[in-house]
Amino acid sequence: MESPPGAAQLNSSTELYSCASCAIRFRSFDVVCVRLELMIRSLTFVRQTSPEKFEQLSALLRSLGFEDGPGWNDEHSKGAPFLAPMGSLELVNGRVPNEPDVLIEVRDLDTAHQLARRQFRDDVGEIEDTAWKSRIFNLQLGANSRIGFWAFNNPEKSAPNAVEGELNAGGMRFGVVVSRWNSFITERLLQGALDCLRRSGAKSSDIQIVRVPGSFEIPSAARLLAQSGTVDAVIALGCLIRGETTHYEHIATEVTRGIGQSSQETGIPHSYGVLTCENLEQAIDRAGLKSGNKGWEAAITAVEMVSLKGKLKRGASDGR
Ligand code: RBF
Repeated sequence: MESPPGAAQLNSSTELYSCASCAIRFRSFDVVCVRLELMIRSLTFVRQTSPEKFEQLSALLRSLGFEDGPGWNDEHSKGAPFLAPMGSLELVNGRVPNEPDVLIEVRDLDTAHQLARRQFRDDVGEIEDTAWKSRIFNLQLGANSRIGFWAFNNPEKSAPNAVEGELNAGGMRFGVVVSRWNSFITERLLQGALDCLRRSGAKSSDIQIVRVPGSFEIPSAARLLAQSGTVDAVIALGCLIRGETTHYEHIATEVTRGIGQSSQETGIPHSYGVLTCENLEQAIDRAGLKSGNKGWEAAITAVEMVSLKGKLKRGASDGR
């Protein structure tokens, strides 16, 4: 029998068990390393400010496009989380550049610098070149704390010779229809789709999630959502497993046809994230393991198609 993903294997020369998926080595087989693809949910940096800077910096971050997260205000402190479309934790091996430990990448550094100067005056440094082909300015928050705003130096890009959708979901509204049948799989597809939308810049408040009993019900819910005028795209997520039944073929055909038809008749882009699998193993692979996460892929397709639709519409009205 094949070992499941992540199963530990004994290495006879070292007498250590190696995890198949992350290469961590254990002394005992009792330690089971399960690589849960969707374990990490977010990354947070906490910075203390004076009351005055708290308000000023909040205003600056909002004006630069950060989304407000759920904050708090009690007798001890108040907190204001600001959500970025993307975040990363960067490890450095070797010389650490003298950069602040919070780095905010912006699209237009000069405008960000002007805004920051207007609010913070002398606490904002000059824009400087970095050693990594970008420019940066620093905002001093307190004696030991500063935030760096930076942007890559603009590479000269040749104009694209095809109309393509962008992958920036800022300002777009999405409906996600997800079936509860095989929820062990479909919830992973949903997490993948939400992760993609958030990373692409969609606001959580612009995402509607609709749950339906099974994949057969997806097309009718998708059509209702598309007709509601509250979404720019519909993302359909479900999981059909062939098993022993001929129902599979009928449902799969009907779901695929129904989603396509709803897309064409409403003019709202629909993306197809319904897995049609031979068995559970194949479904697990497509919901986050070997073959990526098809929910994530359906979501990025929806973002691209909304953008493409906008471009084609503008192109048509421009006479281009
Ligand atoms: N729904 C799914 O989303 N995935 C399935 O694999 C699935 N298999 C089904 C197998 C049978 C025999 C039946 C009767 C239904 C199945 N459904 C499945 C549920 C279907 O999509 C729908 O929710 C129900 O038939 C109620 O209309």
